[in-house]
Amino acid sequence: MIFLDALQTRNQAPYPPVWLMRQAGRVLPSYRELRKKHSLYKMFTTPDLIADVTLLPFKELSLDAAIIFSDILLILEELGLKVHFPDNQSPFIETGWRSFEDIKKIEAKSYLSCLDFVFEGIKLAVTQLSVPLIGFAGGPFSVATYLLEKGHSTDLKNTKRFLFESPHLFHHLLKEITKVTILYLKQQIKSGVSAIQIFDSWAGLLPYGPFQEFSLGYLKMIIKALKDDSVPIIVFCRGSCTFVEELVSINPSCISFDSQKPLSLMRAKVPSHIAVQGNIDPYLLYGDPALIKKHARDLKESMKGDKGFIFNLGHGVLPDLSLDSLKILVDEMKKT
Ligand code: 1CP
Repeated sequence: MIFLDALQTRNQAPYPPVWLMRQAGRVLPSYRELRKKHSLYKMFTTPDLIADVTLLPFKELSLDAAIIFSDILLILEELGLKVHFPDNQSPFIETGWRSFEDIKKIEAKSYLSCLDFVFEGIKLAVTQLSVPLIGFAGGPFSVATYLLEKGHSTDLKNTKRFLFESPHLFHHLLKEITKVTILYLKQQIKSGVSAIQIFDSWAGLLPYGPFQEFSLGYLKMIIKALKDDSVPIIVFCRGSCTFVEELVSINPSCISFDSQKPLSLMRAKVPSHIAVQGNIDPYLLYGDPALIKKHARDLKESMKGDKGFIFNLGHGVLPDLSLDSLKILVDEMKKT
Protein backbone atom coordinates (compact mmCIF):
# COMPACT_ATOMS: atom_id res chain seq x y z
CA MET A 1 0.00 0.00 0.00
CA ILE A 2 2.48 2.63 -1.13
CA PHE A 3 -0.14 5.39 -0.86
CA LEU A 4 -0.65 4.86 2.88
CA ASP A 5 3.10 4.41 3.36
CA ALA A 6 3.75 7.76 1.72
CA LEU A 7 1.13 9.41 3.93
CA GLN A 8 3.19 8.21 6.87
CA THR A 9 6.32 9.46 5.06
CA ARG A 10 7.84 6.00 4.75
CA ASN A 11 7.38 4.97 1.11
CA GLN A 12 10.32 2.79 0.08
CA ALA A 13 9.10 1.97 -3.45
CA PRO A 14 11.27 3.26 -6.31
CA TYR A 15 8.37 5.44 -7.55
CA PRO A 16 5.80 7.67 -5.80
CA PRO A 17 2.16 6.63 -5.36
CA VAL A 18 -0.02 8.18 -8.03
CA TRP A 19 -3.68 9.25 -8.03
CA LEU A 20 -5.47 12.17 -9.65
CA MET A 21 -8.06 14.56 -8.28
CA ARG A 22 -11.25 14.14 -10.36
CA GLN A 23 -9.90 10.89 -11.83
CA ALA A 24 -13.43 9.47 -12.08
CA GLY A 25 -15.06 11.94 -14.45
CA ARG A 26 -15.83 12.88 -18.01
CA VAL A 27 -12.28 12.24 -19.22
CA LEU A 28 -13.21 8.54 -19.17
CA PRO A 29 -15.28 7.24 -22.14
CA SER A 30 -16.85 4.65 -19.80
CA TYR A 31 -18.02 7.48 -17.50
CA ARG A 32 -19.51 9.37 -20.45
CA GLU A 33 -21.45 6.24 -21.43
CA LEU A 34 -22.92 5.98 -17.91
CA ARG A 35 -23.80 9.69 -17.95
CA LYS A 36 -25.91 9.13 -21.09
CA LYS A 37 -28.05 6.71 -19.08
CA HIS A 38 -28.27 8.44 -15.69
CA SER A 39 -28.51 11.95 -14.30
CA LEU A 40 -25.55 13.08 -12.21
CA TYR A 41 -27.77 13.22 -9.12
CA LYS A 42 -28.79 9.59 -9.68
CA MET A 43 -25.12 8.62 -10.03
CA PHE A 44 -24.22 10.36 -6.76
CA THR A 45 -27.12 8.82 -4.83
CA THR A 46 -27.15 5.17 -6.00
CA PRO A 47 -24.66 2.97 -4.07
CA ASP A 48 -24.04 0.53 -6.97
CA LEU A 49 -23.32 3.40 -9.36
CA ILE A 50 -21.12 5.18 -6.78
CA ALA A 51 -19.00 2.04 -6.43
CA ASP A 52 -18.92 1.38 -10.19
CA VAL A 53 -17.77 4.93 -11.03
CA THR A 54 -15.17 4.87 -8.24
CA LEU A 55 -13.62 1.84 -9.93
CA LEU A 56 -13.79 3.10 -13.54
CA PRO A 57 -10.36 4.82 -13.65
CA PHE A 58 -8.68 1.53 -12.69
CA LYS A 59 -9.65 -0.06 -15.98
CA GLU A 60 -7.66 2.60 -17.80
CA LEU A 61 -4.92 3.82 -15.47
CA SER A 62 -2.58 2.23 -13.00
CA LEU A 63 -3.34 4.20 -9.83
CA ASP A 64 -2.39 3.68 -6.19
CA ALA A 65 -5.53 5.09 -4.56
CA ALA A 66 -9.21 5.48 -5.38
CA ILE A 67 -11.47 8.35 -4.35
CA ILE A 68 -15.13 7.76 -3.62
CA PHE A 69 -17.41 9.13 -6.33
CA SER A 70 -19.44 11.85 -4.65
CA ASP A 71 -19.46 15.64 -4.46
CA ILE A 72 -18.54 18.24 -1.84
CA LEU A 73 -21.97 19.88 -2.14
CA LEU A 74 -24.15 16.91 -1.17
CA ILE A 75 -23.50 17.59 2.52
CA LEU A 76 -25.77 20.63 2.25
CA GLU A 77 -28.73 18.26 2.03
CA GLU A 78 -28.00 17.44 5.69
CA LEU A 79 -28.72 21.11 6.42
CA GLY A 80 -32.11 20.86 4.73
CA LEU A 81 -31.05 22.37 1.39
CA LYS A 82 -31.56 20.93 -2.07
CA VAL A 83 -28.53 20.57 -4.40
CA HIS A 84 -29.04 20.50 -8.17
CA PHE A 85 -26.52 19.13 -10.68
CA PRO A 86 -27.79 20.34 -14.07
CA ASP A 87 -26.20 18.91 -17.24
CA ASN A 88 -23.13 20.82 -18.46
CA GLN A 89 -23.52 23.62 -15.91
CA SER A 90 -22.20 24.31 -12.44
CA PRO A 91 -24.16 22.80 -9.58
CA PHE A 92 -26.46 25.17 -7.69
CA ILE A 93 -28.29 25.16 -4.39
CA GLU A 94 -31.92 25.96 -3.82
CA THR A 95 -32.04 28.05 -0.65
CA GLY A 96 -35.41 29.76 -0.71
CA TRP A 97 -33.74 32.59 1.24
CA ARG A 98 -35.13 36.07 0.95
CA SER A 99 -32.18 37.63 2.72
CA PHE A 100 -28.94 36.49 4.30
CA GLU A 101 -30.72 36.81 7.68
CA ASP A 102 -32.35 33.49 6.78
CA ILE A 103 -28.94 31.88 7.37
CA LYS A 104 -29.75 32.09 11.09
CA LYS A 105 -32.29 29.31 10.55
CA ILE A 106 -29.60 26.86 9.36
CA GLU A 107 -28.90 24.37 12.09
CA ALA A 108 -27.02 21.06 12.02
CA LYS A 109 -28.65 18.08 13.66
CA SER A 110 -26.60 15.88 15.97
CA TYR A 111 -26.97 12.94 13.57
CA LEU A 112 -26.93 12.37 9.80
CA SER A 113 -30.15 11.47 8.07
CA CYS A 114 -29.85 11.58 4.30
CA LEU A 115 -26.41 10.54 3.05
CA ASP A 116 -26.62 6.79 3.66
CA PHE A 117 -26.09 6.14 -0.03
CA VAL A 118 -22.52 7.49 0.27
CA PHE A 119 -21.72 5.09 3.12
CA GLU A 120 -23.28 2.16 1.24
CA GLY A 121 -21.27 3.14 -1.85
CA ILE A 122 -18.07 3.17 0.22
CA LYS A 123 -18.80 -0.30 1.64
CA LEU A 124 -19.41 -1.68 -1.85
CA ALA A 125 -16.34 -0.01 -3.35
CA VAL A 126 -13.87 -1.22 -0.70
CA THR A 127 -14.82 -4.85 -1.26
CA GLN A 128 -13.84 -4.50 -4.92
CA LEU A 129 -10.67 -2.42 -4.60
CA SER A 130 -7.08 -3.55 -4.17
CA VAL A 131 -5.85 -0.03 -3.30
CA PRO A 132 -6.87 2.30 -0.43
CA LEU A 133 -10.07 4.32 -0.80
CA ILE A 134 -10.01 8.06 -0.05
CA GLY A 135 -13.09 9.67 1.48
CA PHE A 136 -13.59 13.41 1.28
CA ALA A 137 -15.52 16.55 2.13
CA GLY A 138 -15.29 20.18 1.11
CA GLY A 139 -13.71 22.73 3.39
CA PRO A 140 -16.58 24.58 5.13
CA PHE A 141 -15.54 27.86 3.51
CA SER A 142 -15.68 26.43 -0.03
CA VAL A 143 -19.01 24.72 0.60
CA ALA A 144 -20.39 28.01 1.95
CA THR A 145 -19.32 29.89 -1.19
CA TYR A 146 -21.68 27.75 -3.28
CA LEU A 147 -24.53 28.86 -1.04
CA LEU A 148 -23.63 32.51 -1.05
CA GLU A 149 -22.76 32.76 -4.74
CA LYS A 150 -25.68 30.48 -5.71
CA GLY A 151 -23.30 28.38 -7.82
CA HIS A 152 -19.96 29.01 -9.49
CA SER A 153 -18.22 32.39 -9.19
CA THR A 154 -14.76 33.49 -10.28
CA ASP A 155 -14.28 36.31 -7.74
CA LEU A 156 -16.47 35.27 -4.76
CA LYS A 157 -17.85 38.80 -4.59
CA ASN A 158 -20.98 37.89 -2.57
CA THR A 159 -18.99 35.75 -0.15
CA LYS A 160 -16.31 38.36 0.47
CA ARG A 161 -18.87 41.13 0.89
CA PHE A 162 -20.87 38.98 3.30
CA LEU A 163 -17.89 38.02 5.44
CA PHE A 164 -17.00 41.67 6.00
CA GLU A 165 -20.62 42.85 6.37
CA SER A 166 -21.89 40.04 8.62
CA PRO A 167 -18.95 38.13 10.10
CA HIS A 168 -21.09 36.69 12.93
CA LEU A 169 -23.64 35.30 10.53
CA PHE A 170 -20.88 33.86 8.35
CA HIS A 171 -19.32 32.15 11.36
CA HIS A 172 -22.71 30.68 12.24
CA LEU A 173 -22.98 29.20 8.73
CA LEU A 174 -19.41 27.84 8.82
CA LYS A 175 -19.93 26.29 12.27
CA GLU A 176 -23.06 24.44 11.19
CA ILE A 177 -21.35 23.16 8.00
CA THR A 178 -18.36 22.09 10.11
CA LYS A 179 -20.57 20.13 12.53
CA VAL A 180 -22.15 18.03 9.75
CA THR A 181 -18.81 17.67 7.98
CA ILE A 182 -17.27 16.08 11.07
CA LEU A 183 -20.18 13.63 11.44
CA TYR A 184 -20.01 12.88 7.71
CA LEU A 185 -16.27 12.17 7.69
CA LYS A 186 -16.47 10.00 10.82
CA GLN A 187 -19.17 7.91 9.15
CA GLN A 188 -17.08 7.61 5.96
CA ILE A 189 -14.23 6.29 8.10
CA LYS A 190 -16.54 3.79 9.83
CA SER A 191 -17.73 2.66 6.38
CA GLY A 192 -14.18 1.81 5.26
CA VAL A 193 -12.19 4.72 3.79
CA SER A 194 -8.46 4.63 4.63
CA ALA A 195 -7.69 8.33 4.22
CA ILE A 196 -9.57 11.64 4.02
CA GLN A 197 -8.99 14.60 1.72
CA ILE A 198 -10.52 17.97 2.52
CA PHE A 199 -11.01 20.14 -0.57
CA ASP A 200 -11.03 23.82 0.37
CA SER A 201 -10.80 24.69 -3.30
CA TRP A 202 -11.78 28.36 -3.05
CA ALA A 203 -9.94 29.37 0.12
CA GLY A 204 -6.99 30.64 -1.91
CA LEU A 205 -9.08 33.59 -3.09
CA LEU A 206 -9.13 35.01 0.44
CA PRO A 207 -6.66 37.58 1.70
CA TYR A 208 -4.46 36.63 4.65
CA GLY A 209 -6.63 37.57 7.66
CA PRO A 210 -9.93 36.17 6.34
CA PHE A 211 -8.11 33.02 5.17
CA GLN A 212 -7.03 32.36 8.75
CA GLU A 213 -10.37 33.27 10.27
CA PHE A 214 -12.86 31.78 7.80
CA SER A 215 -10.99 28.86 6.22
CA LEU A 216 -8.02 27.66 8.25
CA GLY A 217 -9.77 27.82 11.64
CA TYR A 218 -12.46 25.41 10.46
CA LEU A 219 -9.99 23.03 8.78
CA LYS A 220 -8.18 22.92 12.11
CA MET A 221 -11.42 22.04 13.95
CA ILE A 222 -12.05 19.15 11.55
CA ILE A 223 -8.50 17.79 11.90
CA LYS A 224 -8.78 17.99 15.69
CA ALA A 225 -12.17 16.27 15.74
CA LEU A 226 -10.86 13.36 13.64
CA LYS A 227 -7.65 12.89 15.61
CA ASP A 228 -8.87 9.78 17.45
CA ASP A 229 -10.11 8.17 14.24
CA SER A 230 -6.46 7.53 13.28
CA VAL A 231 -6.94 8.05 9.56
CA PRO A 232 -4.52 10.30 7.62
CA ILE A 233 -5.93 13.65 6.49
CA ILE A 234 -4.85 15.44 3.34
CA VAL A 235 -5.65 19.14 3.03
CA PHE A 236 -6.00 20.70 -0.40
CA CYS A 237 -6.69 24.28 -1.29
CA ARG A 238 -5.94 26.30 -4.35
CA GLY A 239 -3.55 28.81 -2.83
CA SER A 240 -1.70 26.16 -0.84
CA CYS A 241 1.66 27.38 -2.17
CA THR A 242 0.85 30.84 -0.80
CA PHE A 243 -0.46 29.62 2.56
CA VAL A 244 2.07 26.86 3.20
CA GLU A 245 3.15 28.03 6.69
CA GLU A 246 -0.48 28.36 7.79
CA LEU A 247 -1.38 24.88 6.49
CA VAL A 248 1.63 23.39 8.27
CA SER A 249 0.42 25.03 11.50
CA ILE A 250 -2.76 22.89 11.57
CA ASN A 251 -0.66 19.71 11.26
CA PRO A 252 -2.47 17.63 8.63
CA SER A 253 -0.93 14.29 7.53
CA CYS A 254 -0.36 15.70 4.05
CA ILE A 255 -0.64 19.00 2.17
CA SER A 256 -1.79 18.88 -1.46
CA PHE A 257 -0.15 21.71 -3.39
CA ASP A 258 -1.40 23.68 -6.35
CA SER A 259 0.93 24.28 -9.32
CA GLN A 260 2.10 27.78 -8.48
CA LYS A 261 5.54 26.84 -7.13
CA PRO A 262 7.99 23.91 -7.52
CA LEU A 263 6.99 21.13 -5.12
CA SER A 264 10.59 20.74 -3.92
CA LEU A 265 10.52 24.39 -2.72
CA MET A 266 7.31 23.70 -0.81
CA ARG A 267 8.79 20.52 0.68
CA ALA A 268 11.60 22.61 2.16
CA LYS A 269 8.93 24.51 4.16
CA VAL A 270 7.02 21.40 5.30
CA PRO A 271 8.37 19.33 8.22
CA SER A 272 9.40 15.81 7.24
CA HIS A 273 6.56 14.10 9.16
CA ILE A 274 3.97 15.77 6.89
CA ALA A 275 3.62 14.27 3.39
CA VAL A 276 3.34 16.47 0.29
CA GLN A 277 1.09 15.87 -2.71
CA GLY A 278 1.02 17.48 -6.14
CA ASN A 279 1.50 19.36 -8.28
CA ILE A 280 1.56 19.14 -12.10
CA ASP A 281 -0.53 21.85 -13.76
CA PRO A 282 -3.60 20.09 -15.23
CA TYR A 283 -3.28 22.24 -18.38
CA LEU A 284 0.08 20.63 -19.16
CA LEU A 285 -1.93 17.64 -20.32
CA TYR A 286 -3.00 19.61 -23.41
CA GLY A 287 0.69 19.57 -24.39
CA ASP A 288 2.42 16.96 -26.55
CA PRO A 289 3.64 13.65 -25.07
CA ALA A 290 7.31 14.70 -24.96
CA LEU A 291 6.45 17.78 -22.91
CA ILE A 292 4.22 15.82 -20.53
CA LYS A 293 6.98 13.25 -19.98
CA LYS A 294 9.58 15.93 -19.39
CA HIS A 295 7.52 17.66 -16.68
CA ALA A 296 6.77 14.32 -15.01
CA ARG A 297 10.48 13.34 -15.02
CA ASP A 298 11.56 16.75 -13.71
CA LEU A 299 9.08 16.59 -10.83
CA LYS A 300 10.06 13.03 -9.99
CA GLU A 301 13.75 13.89 -10.07
CA SER A 302 13.23 16.95 -7.85
CA MET A 303 11.43 14.79 -5.23
CA LYS A 304 13.74 11.77 -5.50
CA GLY A 305 14.19 9.93 -2.20
CA ASP A 306 11.33 11.80 -0.51
CA LYS A 307 9.41 9.11 1.35
CA GLY A 308 6.38 11.35 1.79
CA PHE A 309 5.80 12.37 -1.83
CA ILE A 310 2.45 11.53 -3.47
CA PHE A 311 2.08 12.37 -7.14
CA ASN A 312 -1.05 14.26 -8.21
CA LEU A 313 -2.07 17.29 -10.23
CA GLY A 314 -2.20 20.80 -8.78
CA HIS A 315 -5.98 20.68 -9.26
CA GLY A 316 -8.58 18.34 -10.81
CA VAL A 317 -8.42 16.57 -14.17
CA LEU A 318 -10.07 18.79 -16.81
CA PRO A 319 -13.07 17.01 -18.33
CA ASP A 320 -12.05 17.47 -21.99
CA LEU A 321 -8.48 16.20 -21.71
CA SER A 322 -7.42 13.16 -23.71
CA LEU A 323 -7.24 9.97 -21.74
CA ASP A 324 -4.02 9.13 -23.61
CA SER A 325 -2.33 12.19 -22.08
CA LEU A 326 -3.29 11.01 -18.60
CA LYS A 327 -1.91 7.56 -19.38
CA ILE A 328 1.40 9.03 -20.56
CA LEU A 329 1.68 11.08 -17.36
CA VAL A 330 0.82 8.22 -15.00
CA ASP A 331 3.09 5.72 -16.80
CA GLU A 332 6.02 8.15 -16.73
CA MET A 333 5.60 8.73 -12.98
CA LYS A 334 5.53 5.01 -12.29
CA LYS A 335 8.62 4.15 -14.35
CA THR A 336 11.43 2.82 -12.19
O1 1CP B 1 -12.56 11.35 -9.05
C1 1CP B 1 -13.08 12.25 -8.36
O2 1CP B 1 -12.37 13.10 -7.79
C2 1CP B 1 -14.56 12.26 -8.29
C3 1CP B 1 -15.19 12.74 -7.05
C4 1CP B 1 -15.43 14.24 -6.97
C5 1CP B 1 -14.77 15.15 -6.13
C6 1CP B 1 -13.60 14.87 -5.24
C7 1CP B 1 -16.45 14.99 -7.65
C8 1CP B 1 -17.38 14.45 -8.64
N1 1CP B 1 -16.47 16.25 -7.15
C9 1CP B 1 -15.47 16.40 -6.23
C10 1CP B 1 -15.13 17.56 -5.42
C11 1CP B 1 -15.66 18.89 -5.83
N2 1CP B 1 -16.88 19.22 -6.34
C12 1CP B 1 -14.95 20.09 -5.64
C13 1CP B 1 -13.58 20.18 -4.98
C14 1CP B 1 -12.50 19.79 -5.90
C15 1CP B 1 -12.17 20.78 -6.99
O3 1CP B 1 -11.92 21.96 -6.67
O4 1CP B 1 -12.10 20.35 -8.15
C16 1CP B 1 -15.73 21.15 -6.08
C17 1CP B 1 -15.41 22.63 -6.07
C18 1CP B 1 -16.98 20.61 -6.51
C19 1CP B 1 -18.15 21.34 -7.02
C20 1CP B 1 -18.52 20.85 -8.37
N3 1CP B 1 -19.22 19.69 -8.59
C21 1CP B 1 -18.20 21.40 -9.62
C22 1CP B 1 -17.39 22.66 -9.86
C23 1CP B 1 -18.31 23.81 -10.05
C24 1CP B 1 -17.54 25.11 -10.21
O5 1CP B 1 -17.66 25.97 -9.33
O6 1CP B 1 -16.84 25.27 -11.22
C25 1CP B 1 -18.74 20.57 -10.62
C26 1CP B 1 -18.70 20.77 -12.10
C27 1CP B 1 -19.38 19.48 -9.93
C28 1CP B 1 -20.06 18.28 -10.54
C29 1CP B 1 -19.18 17.09 -10.47
N4 1CP B 1 -18.74 16.50 -9.29
C30 1CP B 1 -17.96 15.40 -9.58
C31 1CP B 1 -17.90 15.29 -11.02
C32 1CP B 1 -17.17 14.21 -11.77
C33 1CP B 1 -18.64 16.37 -11.54
C34 1CP B 1 -18.85 16.67 -13.02
C35 1CP B 1 -19.86 15.71 -13.50
C36 1CP B 1 -20.10 15.73 -14.97
O7 1CP B 1 -19.92 16.77 -15.61
O8 1CP B 1 -20.45 14.66 -15.47
